[in-house]
Amino acid sequence: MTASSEAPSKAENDLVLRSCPICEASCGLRIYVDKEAKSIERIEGDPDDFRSRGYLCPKAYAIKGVYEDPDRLHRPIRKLDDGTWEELGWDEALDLAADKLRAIQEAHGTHAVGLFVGEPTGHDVGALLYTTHFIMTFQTPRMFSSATMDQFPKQVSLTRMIGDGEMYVIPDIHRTDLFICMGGNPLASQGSLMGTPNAKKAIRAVSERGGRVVVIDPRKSETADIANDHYFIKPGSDAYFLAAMCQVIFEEDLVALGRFAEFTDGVSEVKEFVAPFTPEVVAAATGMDADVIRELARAYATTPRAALYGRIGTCTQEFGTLASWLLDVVAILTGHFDEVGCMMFPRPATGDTEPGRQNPEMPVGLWKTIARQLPLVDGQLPAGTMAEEIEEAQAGDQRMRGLVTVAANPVLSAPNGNRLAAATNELDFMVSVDIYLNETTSNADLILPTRVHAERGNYDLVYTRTSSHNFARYSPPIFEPEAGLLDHWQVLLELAARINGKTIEEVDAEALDALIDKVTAPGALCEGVSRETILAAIGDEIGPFRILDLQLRSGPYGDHFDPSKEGLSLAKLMEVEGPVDLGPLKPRLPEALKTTNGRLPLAHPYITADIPRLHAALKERSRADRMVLIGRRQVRNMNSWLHNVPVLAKGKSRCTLLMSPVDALRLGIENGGKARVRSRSGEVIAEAQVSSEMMPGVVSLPHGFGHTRLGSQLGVAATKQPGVNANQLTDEMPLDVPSGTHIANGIPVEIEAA
Ligand SMILES: Nc1nc2c(c(=O)[nH]1)N[C@H]1C(S)=C(S)[C@@H](COP(=O)(O)OP(=O)(O)OC[C@H]3O[C@@H](n4cnc5c(=O)[nH]c(N)nc54)[C@H](O)[C@@H]3O)O[C@H]1N2
Ligand SMILES: Nc1nc2c(c(=O)[nH]1)N[C@H]1C(S)=C(S)[C@@H](COP(=O)(O)OP(=O)(O)OC[C@H]3O[C@@H](n4cnc5c(=O)[nH]c(N)nc54)[C@H](O)[C@@H]3O)O[C@H]1N2
Ligand code: SF4
Ligand SMILES: [Mo]
Repeated sequence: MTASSEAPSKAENDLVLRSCPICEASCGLRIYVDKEAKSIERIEGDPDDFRSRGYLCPKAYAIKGVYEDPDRLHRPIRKLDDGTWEELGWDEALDLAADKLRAIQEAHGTHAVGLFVGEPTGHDVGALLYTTHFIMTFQTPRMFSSATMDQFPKQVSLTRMIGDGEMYVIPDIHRTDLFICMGGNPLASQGSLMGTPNAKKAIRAVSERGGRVVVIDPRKSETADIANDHYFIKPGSDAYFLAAMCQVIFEEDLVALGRFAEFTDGVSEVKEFVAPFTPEVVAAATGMDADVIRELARAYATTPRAALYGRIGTCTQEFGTLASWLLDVVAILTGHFDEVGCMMFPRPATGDTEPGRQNPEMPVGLWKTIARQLPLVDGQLPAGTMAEEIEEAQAGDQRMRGLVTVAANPVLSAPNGNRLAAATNELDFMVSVDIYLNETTSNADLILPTRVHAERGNYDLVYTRTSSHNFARYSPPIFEPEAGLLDHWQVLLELAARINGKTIEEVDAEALDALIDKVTAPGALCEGVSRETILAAIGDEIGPFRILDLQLRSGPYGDHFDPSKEGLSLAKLMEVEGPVDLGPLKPRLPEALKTTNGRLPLAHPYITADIPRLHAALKERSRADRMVLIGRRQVRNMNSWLHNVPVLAKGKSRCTLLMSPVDALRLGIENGGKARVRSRSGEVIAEAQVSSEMMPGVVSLPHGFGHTRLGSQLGVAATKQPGVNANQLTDEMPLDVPSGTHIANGIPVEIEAA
């Protein structure tokens, strides 16, 4: 039996209003459809959406492109001995996966199965709400995800400082007078951890109202092009720059803790830590003039509404945790944290960030990888250690023998993809929950496809947590789902049930009970409400939408199951066409702090223990002749998975190696010529694009390309935008130590003409 509950639908005519599920911005779309032909006729930005006001980018067309893609999988397929694939029924496929994984765990321990959860799960409420429970089914410490290629350093830092790693702090871009952007390029990414449709307009507006925009980036990015000032910084040196900013702030008496003085500890320790990092000391390591660092520190400290923001470039680098932490330290020291126009906390309607919803603190190192003895940090292992954990030569008897990937393409997205692809041959069994036969899933024994966005209802669960303005929105499915295709959550729930030897109803009830316990816990907003009352209100149809209803009703804007209250519920959200405006961001601390003692430790020992590494690297970092690689994003890519959509793949090859004219001349490489790029972990040959937008000594290559592996079924990607795999150059060995995050920015490389 399979779960059959469908997403509620409110789309009856030929126009469907919904948010775009491709990136964090969650723009409002108007989708014109022919329901009978089940085709999407036109996609437009919705002018009535108060967040995006008609804006959309080309990736919105992926909703149609992926839905119609002839290469997309519609049935489970298994690999035969000769390497070809055959379709099989859902029951057989789910039983096969569950039997194989359970057998591996019974014979070799729970850690013999590993899971890798990828980015697109963040854009599907069903996948999100069932992934946690799915993960718990396996009770395996071998838990990997895109987080350790992404925001994990920020999470590790926030967990220690405020007690919740997923309560992200976001630039209040609409009200700031000084926006300093480090290691993010919102004009390409549309703003990550600053969900803002039409980021360009929002950033331009800062200067237009008399404010200032400063971009600090080794590349003069598209965002830098519209900024008032751009400064080059050597990749991976942000922690030095930020420490020097703090040093100036202490030295010049610019510390202004304000209301934070009452609940913040560790200021004097921070002062001591940063004292050696004067602007002069860090100038060579950062490539920034001491005078510029001083000016920026003063401007920031003395502008009341100033937001200092960092993203991928400050996370996936050698000192990702220290840089992520120092961004918040500078803000707290100068009164720019949790204040209007500064860095602020959204308040999502689902209540995820409400006090009383503490997750038990997880000590670091409850488990260690076998090959390198790297600790499990806050539930994650470094993504690039999957290969070595599978290899018998590295992990012996304790190796990983089973692997589950869920909406992930680590052969292209994680370090040293070739090593991972080769290692999968040593697995006893691999199953991928995915819509394509691609570079990663082609290594699996079984692929379980899911529905795609056009066929599922959605709620922007994660992105209401990262939005620069509070909102809530239900998005209906565009079409009735295709018969015989399960959704993400159904696949995960079915697998969990079969592995546990339970019914899906039993597993679902466990997930629900855990949430009911949380929302009714002492201090939570529904403290004291009975389980019976809640179940009677949310109904008995299993699936993500009653869980969502529970979250909305128990959240800060909810009715708290009190019939006399006018609060939010899923039913109310479904009556509204478009997003519900829940107001601008408001200060939330200290009430929202989730640390055990209710205080904010500015100098948490887990983080400051990494400072000696910063000292130790200063000399090497100050060398003038280092050549390093960084990444970049482009408007028509979404990591690795949209290159098979014809309208997004057309045009010239986009996977070019950007380099400065100074380096091109020295290396004898011409614009349009071929460059061989080599790192410890691999080599690629890419087309050079010579441009003064690059800092000398730094080259940039986008990730998510390399669609040339045999075995994939991505006709458009392989012919129109094959590119090369930047992550063949990303070395799986060095890490940002406290978070176990990989270094995708600042990889030492050698380059020559090819
Ligand atoms: N060098 C370098 N590497 C990077 C980065 C970088 O900046 N530089 N960025 C990193 C970051 S931030 C991230 S988030 C990761 C992303 O890396 P991953 O999490 O691996 O994500 P993708 O590469 O986008 O692969 C997504 C997979 O999901 C599948 N998919 C898409 N939609 C659905 C769906 O609806 N259902 C199912 N079941 N499957 C679906 C696609 O077919 C594809 O296989 O990459 C990281 N890698
Ligand atoms: N179009 C598009 N949008 C996307 C994605 C996509 O693939 N395509 N991916 C989505 C995902 S998963 C994520 S996580 C977000 C990421 O969102 P962003 O963080 O905005 O991503 P990028 O555009 O890669 O911007 C990173 C910037 O950091 C700079 N940089 C590199 N190294 C350093 C360094 O050491 N220090 C500093 N200061 N800067 C550095 C790079 O030059 C680049 O300009 O984007 C999301 N949005
Ligand atoms: S910016 Fe993001 S959310 Fe908006 S249309 Fe483009 S992909 Fe969709
Ligand atoms: Mo990401």
